[in-house]
Amino acid sequence: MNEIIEAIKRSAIRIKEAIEFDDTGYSENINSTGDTQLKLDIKSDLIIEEEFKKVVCIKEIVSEEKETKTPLHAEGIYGVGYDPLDGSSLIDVNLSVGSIFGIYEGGYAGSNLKVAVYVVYGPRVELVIAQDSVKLYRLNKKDEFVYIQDIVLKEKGKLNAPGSTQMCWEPKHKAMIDAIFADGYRLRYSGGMVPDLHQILLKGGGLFSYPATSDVPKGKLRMIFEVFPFAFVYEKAGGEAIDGHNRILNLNPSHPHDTTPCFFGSHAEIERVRKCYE
Ligand code: P6P
Repeated sequence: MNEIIEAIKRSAIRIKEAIEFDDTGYSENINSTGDTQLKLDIKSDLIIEEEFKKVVCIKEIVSEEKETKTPLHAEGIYGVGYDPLDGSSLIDVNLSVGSIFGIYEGGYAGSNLKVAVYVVYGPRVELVIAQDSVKLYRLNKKDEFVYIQDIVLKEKGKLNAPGSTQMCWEPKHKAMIDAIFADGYRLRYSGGMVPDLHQILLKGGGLFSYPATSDVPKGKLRMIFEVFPFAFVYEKAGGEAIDGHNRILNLNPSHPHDTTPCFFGSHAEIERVRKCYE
């Protein structure tokens, strides 16, 4: 498992450099989610695949940028699902983006997730590893990830990150979001899942929501590479993650790119979601 974490660290350092200095233009390719791929999406995916190929305990990889799974080592035991550069369209306006990794054993059901890792490429590059606890590391001048602190969510927070297009929300969802703001929560939403969820974790709590909407009835965010890893992080940090009714990590995708509505947050905020969706 540690060799996988080291491969993620090597990838993060290489992707950081690509973000800073490479072409942020669009390629000719469309990915399996229907997004036009940025050259950086493709480059980040290639970097991660190259680094993971050196790790014999990885049996296969499933990338948000590829339609199907890629076998790596027959004798491996882990499957790694990852989004190499989530929110990459934000790079050309110089906002933070991230890489998300789920390390699975025995398939890609939420219950098979063993370790979740994400990287934030912001003013500083930070790495978060969730296993038994959630630990924050920061890249130093010598390209080393140095431990900073454990991340723990409070029972109740102050931030609200409401995703998707408001005109497509169900009325009950809009009423819930408005009520949360009426209680004094502050709007914190950049359109980048990684920095938006990272901020709520570091500020002690709140709610990030990407609901079922009229334009994406099954939600937009992908279970294996985005939703399960952050659900794991939030639970290990003392919070919760649900789809409105069920615990996210009890879900089991039938296709690698399956999506789900998702709500991540402290207990108090998730309780409000349960009441809204019951
Ligand atoms: P919306 C970025 O494209 C992304 O996949 C996530 O990083 C982010 O949380 C979400 O989409 C933003 O979607 O519809 O709110 O712009």
